[in-house]
Amino acid sequence: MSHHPVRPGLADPYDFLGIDALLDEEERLMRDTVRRFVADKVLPNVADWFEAAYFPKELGREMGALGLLGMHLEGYGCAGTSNVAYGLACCELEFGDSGARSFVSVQGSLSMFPIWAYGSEEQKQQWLPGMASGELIGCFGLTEADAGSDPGSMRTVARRDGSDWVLNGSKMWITSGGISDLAVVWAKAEEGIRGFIVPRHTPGFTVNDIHKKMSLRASVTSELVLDDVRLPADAVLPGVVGLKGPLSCLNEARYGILWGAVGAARACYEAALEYAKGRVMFGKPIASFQLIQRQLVEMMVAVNEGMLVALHIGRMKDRGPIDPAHISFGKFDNVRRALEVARTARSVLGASGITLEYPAIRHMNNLESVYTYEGTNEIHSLIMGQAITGIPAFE
Ligand code: TGC
Ligand code: FAD
Repeated sequence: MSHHPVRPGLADPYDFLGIDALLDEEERLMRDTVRRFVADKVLPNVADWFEAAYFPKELGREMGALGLLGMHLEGYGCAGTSNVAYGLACCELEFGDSGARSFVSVQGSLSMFPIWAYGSEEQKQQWLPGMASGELIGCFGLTEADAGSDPGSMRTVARRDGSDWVLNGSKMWITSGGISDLAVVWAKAEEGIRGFIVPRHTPGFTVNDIHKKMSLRASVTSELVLDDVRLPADAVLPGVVGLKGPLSCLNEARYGILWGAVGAARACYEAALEYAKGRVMFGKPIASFQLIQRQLVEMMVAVNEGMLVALHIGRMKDRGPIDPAHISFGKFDNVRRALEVARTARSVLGASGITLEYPAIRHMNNLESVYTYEGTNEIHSLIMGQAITGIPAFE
């Protein structure tokens, strides 16, 4: 057995457990590329976007040029990376802002994935290359005003009329709705829930943006209204019938979120650490007070643990099929921990922490949405509860 001496001073405040060493060259390259992109294009502007409640559509094309859209899918202009590489990209994007990561999740995992997995060859050829390049923006309409955690109770319906389909209903809280060129809309048909590709300018299809949000302000969130929307026979995704269609897309997006939350937490921890070393109170840097050191350590531990969980689940997903409950573990724990880190960082920053000069309160507010969307914290508890007891407790 080899024996290496223990040496104090090797722990890096920014990578305490040396997790970097667990990544291969290609993964580090992806991480560093997205980190540079976020430093150049997101961080200098995001406070203004957040304040103005604005998401710059052109960012989508730049993300497309970097290969970030549908990046873990194969073919049709997609990059075909590993799941770990996709996760690392989500982590770096959410270090910038949850809005940037949300855009990528919705584009790649929720809009491109169902077309890629369940679409006809013609649908894939028609939509995926433009979506991979960011020329075309997609959104995913599952939730309704009265059907959130229980999407199976949706009221949006699709009925056949000759060879056409006619859709009626509405969808609520839809990320990127107002900037989208197409929506993947889930509706109840006679045979079960089906997915439809609805081009933006189809008559009867209207989109209303939701205002006065205090969270995910640098992201567009909208209502989709479908009033006798007539679609041709080839608008339906032929490959899936039933709730498992949209739920399988959620697995992909939730996977990205469990990485993204670590990025948001890291941004908050690093901002608090820097601030605490420079901020002098009672004649000393606040980093020299025991109570502050404890808070810095709690944040650092949460970031490192979150990263290990994300990397472990990523390696599992790269090895082969993984249970949705494994993804729930990461979404449940990494998001709640990130929210705690953001709140702690906000406190260490004192009054400065309530402004957009520092990232903590922006991430804190964003993470409230992340805690709720893609399955609330309670829903993920119940998914894992069912996995360990065999008893569903949703109703
Ligand atoms: P249940 O009876 O359990 O299942 C129905 C069918 O679906 C299958 N299934 C899954 N398949 C793939 N992946 C999963 N994760 C699956 N979970 C279930 C299941 O095997 C069954 O198949 P079959 O063949 O037997 O028909 O369904 P349920 O109605 O009891 O619901 C279960 C529950 C509560 C877990 C589910 O409804 C749920 O996950 N609810 C949460 C809804 C949610 O997460 N919505 C997210 C909307 S999208 C969003 O928030 C985007 S945020 C944007 C961003 O990321 O920025
Ligand atoms: P509800 O389901 O009404 O839940 C309210 C509370 O009740 C929660 O605390 C919940 O955990 C709890 N609860 C519900 N059922 C149970 C239960 N069985 N046991 C215990 N507690 C329970 N949806 C999309 O389809 N596409 C999108 O692109 C999209 N983007 C979004 C972007 C943002 C910014 C936000 C905030 C939401 C977005 N959503 C999107 C919707 C999101 O998925 C839903 O908000 C989420 O699924 C929860 O539904 P709800 O808000 O109706 O809450």
